[in-house]
Amino acid sequence: MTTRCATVDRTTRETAISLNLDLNGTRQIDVSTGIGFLDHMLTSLAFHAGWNLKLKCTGDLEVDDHHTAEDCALALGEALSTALGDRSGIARFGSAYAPLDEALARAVIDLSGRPWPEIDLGLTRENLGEIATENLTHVFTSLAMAAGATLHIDVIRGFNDHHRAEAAFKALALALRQATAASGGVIASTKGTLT
Ligand SMILES: [Mn+2]
Repeated sequence: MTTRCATVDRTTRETAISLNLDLNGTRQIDVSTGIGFLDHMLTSLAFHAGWNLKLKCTGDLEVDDHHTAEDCALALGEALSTALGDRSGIARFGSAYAPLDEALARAVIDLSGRPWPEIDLGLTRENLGEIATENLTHVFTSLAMAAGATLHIDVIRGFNDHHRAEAAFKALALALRQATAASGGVIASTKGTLT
């Protein structure tokens, strides 16, 4: 398969992000967002997707975690879309379940070019580490919007919110592995376009 890499440098008044993504990676991962729990989740996503990911974000954490979480997800979604080019030769659809002890998550993705997130993590805590749990949902929605993906994530069970969130990121990683895998060399659309 051809090179599937992307670099994103994104600077606003709220965040400065530098990101390198290789979809055909060897799990070389270095994520530093300033939010420990977000680092943990994005590292898990990249690892189980089989990527190389270098992500450095300097954000306005003195305000709160929102801009950093959102902008890292937007940059990652943009990188994913860029790395896939015209999306020819990929499977397009992917679905996966991931358990983490008592928690079970399901992710279903279509790299359709049409952004549509439906995310239900069912988290009951206000925060996990230094991130508000509502911003973990926002990470998935922002990622789907920027990547041009229809993405459904449901956490089906689990009483530990750390487990529920981490299972969701792992399920997405496995679904993305399927959806971005080589398949047939053509654009997998009867319409003839996925962008
Ligand atoms: Mn964990």
